[in-house]
Amino acid sequence: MKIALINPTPVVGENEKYYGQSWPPLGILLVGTILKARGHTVKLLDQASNDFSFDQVIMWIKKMDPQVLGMSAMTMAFLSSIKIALMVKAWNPKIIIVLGHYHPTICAQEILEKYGDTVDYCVRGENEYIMADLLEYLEHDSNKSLADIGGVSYKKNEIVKHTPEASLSKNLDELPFFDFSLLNRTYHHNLAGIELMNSNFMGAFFSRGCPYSCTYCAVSRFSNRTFRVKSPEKMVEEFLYLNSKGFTEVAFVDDNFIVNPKKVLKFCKLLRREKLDINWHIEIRVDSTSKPLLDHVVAAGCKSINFGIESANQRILNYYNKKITPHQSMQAIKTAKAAKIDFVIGLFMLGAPFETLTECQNTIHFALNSDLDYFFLNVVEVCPGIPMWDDLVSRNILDPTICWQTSTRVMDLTHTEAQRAIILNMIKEAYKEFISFKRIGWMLKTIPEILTSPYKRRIGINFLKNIKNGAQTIVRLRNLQLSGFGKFTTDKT
Ligand code: B12
Ligand code: SF4
Repeated sequence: MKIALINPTPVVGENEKYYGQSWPPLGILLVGTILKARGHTVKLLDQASNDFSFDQVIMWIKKMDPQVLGMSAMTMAFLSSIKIALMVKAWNPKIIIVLGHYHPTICAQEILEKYGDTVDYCVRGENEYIMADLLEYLEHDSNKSLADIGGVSYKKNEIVKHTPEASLSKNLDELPFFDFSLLNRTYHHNLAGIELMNSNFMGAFFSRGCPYSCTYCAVSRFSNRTFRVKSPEKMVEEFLYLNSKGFTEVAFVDDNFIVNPKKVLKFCKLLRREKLDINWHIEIRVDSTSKPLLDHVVAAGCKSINFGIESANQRILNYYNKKITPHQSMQAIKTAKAAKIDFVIGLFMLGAPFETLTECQNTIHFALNSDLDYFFLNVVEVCPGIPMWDDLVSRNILDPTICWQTSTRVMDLTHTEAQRAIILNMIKEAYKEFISFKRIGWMLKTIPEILTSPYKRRIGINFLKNIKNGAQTIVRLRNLQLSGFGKFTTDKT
């Protein structure tokens, strides 16, 4: 069959540009890889990274004229996927439309009730083979029953039906390597807002799932808190494959790279032997750092760590069920610095339910006064399926019948307009202060780090080589655009 796959752009407020980083859409790429291996003709469009307008997307679809259109619908991209689906059905109602990813997994019932005449199937769960099985059913629909394929929802005779849950992919070693010929562009790595020129960037995952259950996170529900990890040998084989395809920067999308330290250690030791020219990047919990392990991680080529620090307030961390303390975060930053990780980046969130302005300020103070090379201050958002959603619904703070189609900024529900303005301003000022003479001590401290780290030197040289772009980056970082999701309508809303 002829299959079009799209990674739609997340929805931001009207006239607001999404300043996210352009990133290879691994999920739909893996789905496409499997479909292509099963003999289908597959084309993939990454609308989110290509900055395509909806009209351009439709032109792309018309040119391909597919039988099936599959789209990745993370919550923030759901309404974009509906907009595309409506435009496609208006052009050719025969095209079968399938949505996959988080939102259809959690909200299949609501989606099919409201959009069941536009969306034909919702695929639930992380299992990448469901779409291939579904297409097999559609091609020879008499032989197989839809009920035999787990994880599919659809509408028949005005009734929404759900086949049983699909099993999670148990053995990650059995998954195919990505078929990069499906991507029609290259990606560059963007570290702390600075795009690394001449880098050929790709994502990878060593593990899936997470044993924790933070209240703002969608991962535990999606993967039933079931953690699985590839064998270190397979992961090294994948790095050899990535190297053979010319990738020079690889970011692990594991939410928590060090859940199984033994496997990480073995991976690092095996990878080091290969002497590949690949820089890699990870995200870890602050309570999983140890200097000996990080020494191996650095020796094997890891250049940056993102730490999920979230807040400097224990009350808020407890609400997030994060099971860490601010002291642990401080220690983790010191350990990573001592291990000579080139970029130690902190991820923070502001605007938890009824978080006070003093608490927000504490977090900003922590970010600015720690030894972090960069930080991200995000505004807390809720979407269906996360524990915080259930909490806010049970306290009658959030109306699920209104909010289910997109993600909602918590502070829009729990803070006054004046408080919200103060929080957003605090964030803006924090970014300005990060690159200002107030932090001259920190800047002077980073000079020897730049001189002694070949990686940081390369980034510095890239930056100077393209000073116009660099200057724009600084202006953008200092005047960070805050994108507010959610103000978006389709013909049907
Ligand atoms: C890497 C990543 C990013 C990257 C790239 C995003 C991208 N376009 O792929 C960046 C840094 C840009 C990013 C940004 C954001 N992200 Co993000 N991100 C992730 C992360 C860590 C890994 C995603 C990944 O590559 N997984 C590996 C692939 C192989 O798996 P997968 O994507 O889940 O795909 C599988 C299934 O979902 C399914 N599938 C996927 N698409 C389709 C399509 C069809 C048709 C079918 C049948 C199946 C299917 O099959 C795939 C194979 O098993 C996840 C957390 C996680 N562990 O999933 C968060 C996550 C997806 N992000 C999240 C969020 C909130 C965001 C932001 C909105 C944050 C923000 N406020 O700015 C932005 C949105 C930007 C954007 N462009 O979409 C949430 C989404 C929650 C939700 N309800 O949708 C997650 C789950 C994090 C979390 N802790 O809750 N993100
Ligand atoms: S935030 Fe990280 S540690 Fe917490 S549940 Fe999500 S993936 Fe796990």
